[in-house]
Amino acid sequence: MRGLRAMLWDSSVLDPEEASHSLYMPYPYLSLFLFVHDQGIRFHGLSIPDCQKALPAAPGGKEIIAESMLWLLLTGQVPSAEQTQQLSRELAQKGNLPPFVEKLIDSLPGTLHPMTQLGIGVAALNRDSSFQAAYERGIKKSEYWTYTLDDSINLVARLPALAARIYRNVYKPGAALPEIDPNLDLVGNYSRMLGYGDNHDLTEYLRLYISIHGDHEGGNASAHTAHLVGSTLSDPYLSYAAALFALAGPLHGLANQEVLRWQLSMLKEVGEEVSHDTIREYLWETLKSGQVVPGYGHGVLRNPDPRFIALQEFCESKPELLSSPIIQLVKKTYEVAPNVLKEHGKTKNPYPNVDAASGCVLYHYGLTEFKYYTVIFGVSRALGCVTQLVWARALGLPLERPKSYSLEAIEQLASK
Ligand code: FCX
Repeated sequence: MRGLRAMLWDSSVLDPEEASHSLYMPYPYLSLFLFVHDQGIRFHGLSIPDCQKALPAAPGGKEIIAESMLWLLLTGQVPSAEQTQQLSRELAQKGNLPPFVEKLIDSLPGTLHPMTQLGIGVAALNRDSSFQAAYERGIKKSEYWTYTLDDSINLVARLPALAARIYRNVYKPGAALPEIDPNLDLVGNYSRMLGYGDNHDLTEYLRLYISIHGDHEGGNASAHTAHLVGSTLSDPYLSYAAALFALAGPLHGLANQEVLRWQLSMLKEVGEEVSHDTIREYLWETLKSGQVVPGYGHGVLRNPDPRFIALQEFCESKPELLSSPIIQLVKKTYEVAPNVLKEHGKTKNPYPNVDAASGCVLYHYGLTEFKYYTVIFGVSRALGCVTQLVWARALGLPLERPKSYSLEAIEQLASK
C-alpha cells in the first residue's frame, strides 16, 4: 500500500525526495547538516528547524516543548509563550492517575514489557471517557469532537504519570514517585517523575525528543491504527492503546530499543577499539544472518530522517556528548552503514531513521534501561494521534473499511 493515497491527515506531511543525495555523500557529517537538515517532514508547513525557531520553549530551556507542538498540531497556529504555559498548567492539573489505574499498574509483573504495561494503562483510562459517557447518553455527530478533545487532553496529561510509574515499578521498585509540579511543563514533570529532574540537559533532550516524535503523517502503523480504531467511534483511550501496540513492533517504535541492543552487542563482540572496518564486518554479519539493521530504512523517507539530524545536532551542541563512547559508535556506524546497505541492495532507503540516534543520548545520561525507550516514544506519539482523532470526529470522517480480496480472487487477477 506504499504510496496509496487513502487518508486525510492534516497536521504533518512527509516528503520522501525533498533532499539531494549527491551533495552529501562525500562528507557524510558536514554536508548532511548543510543540505538535508530541514527536509522530509513539515508540521502544518513548518520544518523541524522552523519549529525550533518558532515554537515556545519551557522557561529556562531552549528546546520545543510538547505543549507548543500539540498546540501547533491541533490548531495549525504557533502558540504564544503565554498560551503554551496555560496549556502546561492545564495538563499538570489533569495529570494524576485515577487510583484504580495506579493499583492496576502496580499489580503487573516487572517481567511484562513496559510497552505492554503502557497499553494496558492507557486502555484502562477509558473508564473515565467523556466521549463514551456522552455517546451512551446520546449525542449528535456534530458534538463528537468536543468530547474527543476532552478525552484527548486528559490522555496526554496522564501519560507522564503512567509512563513514570511503569519505569519506577520495573526498574526502581520502592523508589518514591514525586507529585506533579503544577508549575512545570509536561516533559519537565515526566523527567522529574523518572528521577532525572535535576539533569537539565537530559530534560531538554526529552523535550526535543517528545516534540519531534509526536507526529509523522497518517500512514505509519501507530498513527494509522489510532485512526482506524477511532473510526469505529472507540474513544481516544482505546484508540491510542491500540496505536501503542503497533508502536511496540520492532519494525516501528521498538526499533529504538533494538538499536541499543544491537550496538551494545557490537561493542561486546568487537571490543572498545571500534574501527570503520570492524563496524562494516559486523553490519555484514547482521545482514547475512537474515536480520535487519535496526534504525536504518524507512517506509516513506528516502533520505536521512530529519529527526535523526535534529537529535544529532543536539549532540553537536554539547562537547561532552560528542566524546561519549556510545554516541561515537552511533556516529561511526552512520558513516559506514549507508554504503553497506547500498551494496546489500535491498532496502530502498539505506539511511538512518530517528531510532538510530534517539536511544544513545538517553543511555549516555544514565537512562540505560533500553527496553523502556519505546515508552518514551509512546508518550510522544499521542500528540499526533489525538490531534487526528479530534479532527476526524469534527469533520465527520466515516468508518474505515477497505476492500480485501481472497487468494483465489488475487490469483484470477494475476492470471488476466
Ligand atoms: N536492514 C536490512 N534490510 C532492510 C532494512 C534494514 N535496515 N530496511 C529494509 N530492508 C529490506 C526489507 O526487509 C525488504 O526485504 P525483503 O524484500 O526481503 O522483504 C527490502 O529491504 C525492501 O524494504 P523497503 O521497501 O526498503 O522497506 P519497507 O518499507 O518494507 O520497511 C522498515 C521499512 C522501516 C520497516 C525497514 O526499513 C526496516 O525493517 N528497518 C529496520 C527497522 C527500523 O529501523 N524500524 C524503524 C522505522 C521508523 F523510523 C519507525 O517507525 O520508528
